[in-house]
Amino acid sequence: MTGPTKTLLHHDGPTGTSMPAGLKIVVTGPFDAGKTTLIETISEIAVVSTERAVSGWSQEAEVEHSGRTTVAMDYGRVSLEAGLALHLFGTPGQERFEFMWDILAEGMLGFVLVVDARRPETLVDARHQHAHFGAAADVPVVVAVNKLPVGADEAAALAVVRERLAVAGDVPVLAVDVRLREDVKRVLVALLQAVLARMTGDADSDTSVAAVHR
Ligand SMILES: Nc1nc2c(ncn2[C@@H]2O[C@H](COP(=O)(O)OP(=O)(O)OP(=O)(O)O)[C@@H](O)[C@H]2O)c(=O)[nH]1
Ligand SMILES: [Mg+2]
Repeated sequence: MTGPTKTLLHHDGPTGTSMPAGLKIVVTGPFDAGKTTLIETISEIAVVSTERAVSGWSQEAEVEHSGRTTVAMDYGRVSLEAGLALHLFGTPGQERFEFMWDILAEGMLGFVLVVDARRPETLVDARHQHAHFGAAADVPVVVAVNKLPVGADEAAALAVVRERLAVAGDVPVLAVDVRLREDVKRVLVALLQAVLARMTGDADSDTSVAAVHR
């Protein structure tokens, strides 16, 4: 293996040996969108999370809430082939923990932006996060539109999200239920394809990411 792909997949270990390296992916999005759930759904290890009882959540809010919020980060892992792993880092959604964002963005190869289809007012925060993480590194993004109401017009909902976030035309905007493993896989495969296409200059990276379909 040569060139950028080698750089992506390997780094020199402490003794100069070639070690399989991880791919760091950030999972961000507004408060309560489903970031922690997405990582819990796909991670093969127990997710390291920093959830605390939520404060500042209106009991009168129409939307039910678990009462827990991420205050620093979540961490989960997914193995790919040849010892390669995806390392998933979930951000806090609440603005007061924004100081964590740049720490988590360090070294990321791509990010997932999870949005809550039931709460379009949070797309303002999502747009801010999209801009923030996009400025932190020129890396691919996939938008995961979660919590679509049953019977909703999916195409219309995705079009609204795309327009409100002003994402580039080639950015995948996918309808998902982050509690479903297949949906989360779809998001990660789309992101990984974009990451690998950028690293190799190859628009057709299907074979490279087949291994995520475990
Ligand atoms: N109906 C529905 N509820 C979901 C879905 N995904 C997550 N939830 C619920 O939404 C709530 C918030 O999910 P989390 O994964 O904690 O959201 P988060 O984005 O990590 O939230 P913060 O860390 O507070 O920003 C929990 O009560 C989940 O059970 C979904 O696809 N559909
Ligand atoms: Mg969380």
